[in-house]
Amino acid sequence: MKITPRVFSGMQPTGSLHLGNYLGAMLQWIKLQETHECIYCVVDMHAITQSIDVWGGPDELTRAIRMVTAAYLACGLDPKKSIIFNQSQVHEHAELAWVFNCVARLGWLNRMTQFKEKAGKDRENASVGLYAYPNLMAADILVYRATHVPVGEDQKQHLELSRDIAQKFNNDFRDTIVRAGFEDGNFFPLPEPIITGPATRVMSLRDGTRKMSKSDPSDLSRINLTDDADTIARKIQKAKTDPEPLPSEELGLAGRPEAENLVGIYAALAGLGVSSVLRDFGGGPFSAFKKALGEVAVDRIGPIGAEMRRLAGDAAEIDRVLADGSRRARAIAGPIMDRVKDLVGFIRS
Ligand code: AQP
Repeated sequence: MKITPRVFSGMQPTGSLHLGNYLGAMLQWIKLQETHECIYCVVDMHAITQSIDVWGGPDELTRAIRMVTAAYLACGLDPKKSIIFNQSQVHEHAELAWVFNCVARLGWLNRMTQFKEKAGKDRENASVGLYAYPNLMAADILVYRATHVPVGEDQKQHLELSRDIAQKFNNDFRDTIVRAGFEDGNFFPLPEPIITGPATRVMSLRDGTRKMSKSDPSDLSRINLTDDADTIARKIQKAKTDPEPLPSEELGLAGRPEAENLVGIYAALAGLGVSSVLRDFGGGPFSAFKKALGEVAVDRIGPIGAEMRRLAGDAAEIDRVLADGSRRARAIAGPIMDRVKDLVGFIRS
């Protein structure tokens, strides 16, 4: 069981995917499927960690799983090249997560900023699943012994925790790992984050200091991949800006979070550098820049939304893609989970 380069990543089916998911993660995923073995998951078990009001209940969850799968396909993931599936169909994720619940330390989870943000002030009322979310994420990655994880900047801390869990598992079970023939004593690789998309942290259109997020109550804060051309243009027109004109290349964007975000989005969508955007628009009013940004966003995102709507109309075909991907994912995860059970000392027949 040699460790070979393998990519794993996933997105949560809560609400609609947005421009941040697309620029921060998806563009990397598409590139990597040309060069690596890639496994892309719709992480439906993560979706239910928040309150049922947030994920919307059973019918909405089923719809969202199919919609996220449609987004994967519409953005350019190819089920012939990559394994595409939903997490709950591969029970090894949950099994390994339990082992990791017993490897990870409370102190490690207490430091997770995403839990603090999502639990808010009412921590006592947050689900145990939300607290243990990073352990399940570590299991998602390591049940395939994946080596590379393309994510946005916000997932960096969880990835570091996955590495700590892999390392502690290797340390705790070193003797059985060596006896099982892994001479260097390492069963799990330490997965590397790949945080190199064109915009690794896209911010809210209503507040340049907050991340663009599916669960933001204001729909004006994000561009959903399903938004039509008029909606995209309107959201960009309404995006928050400051009263100054766009800065020149020399002045730069420091201290101007909203301008920095919009220029970053334009640069990422147009495939340009930030300096080149400032050379073209610096010194001018936001109105002209927003019009150009609206056009480039409609050009890039509009066709994805149209294709998602077309694909989502054929639920049976989406379910077939997920069933096929789940079968291929289980073929990798099953033998790895069997080996984990042997290493821990469980008896299996
Ligand atoms: N604003 C963002 N900028 C760059 N990358 C982002 N990602 C998410 N938001 C941004 C990246 O998209 C991938 C999938 O994320 P997720 O759906 O699993 O959940 P998340 O990171 O918690 O994203 P959201 O939108 O904030 O969802 P909710 O509101 O449901 O929690 C990840 O690689 C993430 O880094």
